[in-house]
Amino acid sequence: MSSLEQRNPGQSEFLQAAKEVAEKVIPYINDHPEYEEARILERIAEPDRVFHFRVTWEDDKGGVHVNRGYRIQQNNAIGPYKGGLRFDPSVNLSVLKFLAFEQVFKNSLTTLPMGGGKGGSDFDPKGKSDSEVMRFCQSFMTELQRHIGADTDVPAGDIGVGGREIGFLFGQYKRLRNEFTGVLTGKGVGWGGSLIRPEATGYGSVYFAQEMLRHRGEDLDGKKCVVSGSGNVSQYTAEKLLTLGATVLTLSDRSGMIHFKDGLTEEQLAAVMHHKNKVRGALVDFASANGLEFHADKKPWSVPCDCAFPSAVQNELDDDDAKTLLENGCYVVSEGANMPSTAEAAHRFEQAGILFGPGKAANAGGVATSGLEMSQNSLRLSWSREEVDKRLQGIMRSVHETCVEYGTENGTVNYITGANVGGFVKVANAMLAYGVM
Ligand code: NDP
Ligand code: 2IT
Repeated sequence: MSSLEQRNPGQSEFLQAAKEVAEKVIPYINDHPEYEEARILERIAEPDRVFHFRVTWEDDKGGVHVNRGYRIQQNNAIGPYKGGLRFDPSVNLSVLKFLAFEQVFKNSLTTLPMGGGKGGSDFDPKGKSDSEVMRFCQSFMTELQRHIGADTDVPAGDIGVGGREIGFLFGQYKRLRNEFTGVLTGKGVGWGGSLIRPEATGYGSVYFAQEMLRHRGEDLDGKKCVVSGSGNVSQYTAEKLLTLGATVLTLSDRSGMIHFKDGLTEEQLAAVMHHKNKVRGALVDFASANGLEFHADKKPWSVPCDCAFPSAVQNELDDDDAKTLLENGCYVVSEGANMPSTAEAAHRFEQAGILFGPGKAANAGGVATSGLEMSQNSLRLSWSREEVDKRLQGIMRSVHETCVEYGTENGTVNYITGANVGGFVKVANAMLAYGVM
């Protein structure tokens, strides 16, 4: 870790993610010296390459703006680089490197042939018109297109990048390269997208919670759940929880948290989806228009629950929050977001022995279904909703089985160990096969 800290000064998110992996993988490597001799972990921690570029675009009044664009190609040992694009003012090299690094292990866990990458920009889509977002996306893709390709690197969505942005990005790629290929995932179903991809991360996170509970002979029916965020992942987490008979007590965003005292209803969820996806508004306004209990600048973690689904952003759940959740009886945490728990919070959950599904396992359903979109693009066929959902459920079961295989300690499953070691082994073995490079 100390050499990693020296080489990556100030990259706190990247170092946090790397430390979690190192804590779990190094004991395993100590029993398997071939990985240590070939310095596999050090190699995985150093991106294959990092692109960093200027994105210039014009607003609706003709004003010129300059943003930074990035793509990190972390590791392609088991398949083309694969991972989302994030557009948010908080984006920097450290955030994208943590995400690209996590993606390598996550993608390995999916069982599909995908390497790891991530990219994005410090562009803020909030408050921008559709035309401004389009011009930004076109400018961003004009540079990115030289680095990606259906067999090279396949980006997708993440925070601030949804169906609208993928449309603008794919359109520009197609125009510049004169190719209609599966170079991006999260496309619309009429132009190469997969059914269930929008739902997949949220559904997958709930399927993962279900698997953890099943392993103990329980299910989600009747469970009280808190969900953070109200974007893509949170919306479909809530939807699937309702289908499975659970009660959803909260949703949140940057403005604060709504407490649905009697449980979120399907009608309320549809209205939230309209407000977030079409109006692109804040929950504070939704709550006041609908007479709902709203807590400004608060997160859901003080609401007593059985299960928590942190599904917004990294480090949104700290040690005090973990303590509060445990004191209130929470015993299942399924991370829909990437690294939403701080290192201290994750350690506290681990020590408490609760069912804690780390993001690289619990939210792998999104990228897994991106992998299924790539398969369909290669076949030039589209599978039905039922077919894709069945495959997604099968993949989440496999991710869980891998965690059980590598994470069982004294009869109980440590999902942090299982996900990190299970994700590492496949990538490491491929790298050993390729020799020193
Ligand atoms: P969206 O942009 O659709 O939604 C993000 C949600 O998180 C919004 O409700 C947003 O609030 C909230 N949020 C973002 N930043 C903050 C912050 N600093 N403080 C409080 N709330 C915040 O993104 P997604 O739903 O796609 O992504 C959510 C998480 O899931 C991310 O961590 C992402 O990396 C992860 N993920 C996403 C996958 C996918 O397929 N999309 C796959 C796997 C993981 P507001 O509405 O106010 O902006
Ligand atoms: O963090 C993630 O796994 C994603 N944002 C989805 C990536 C993808 O390629 O679908």
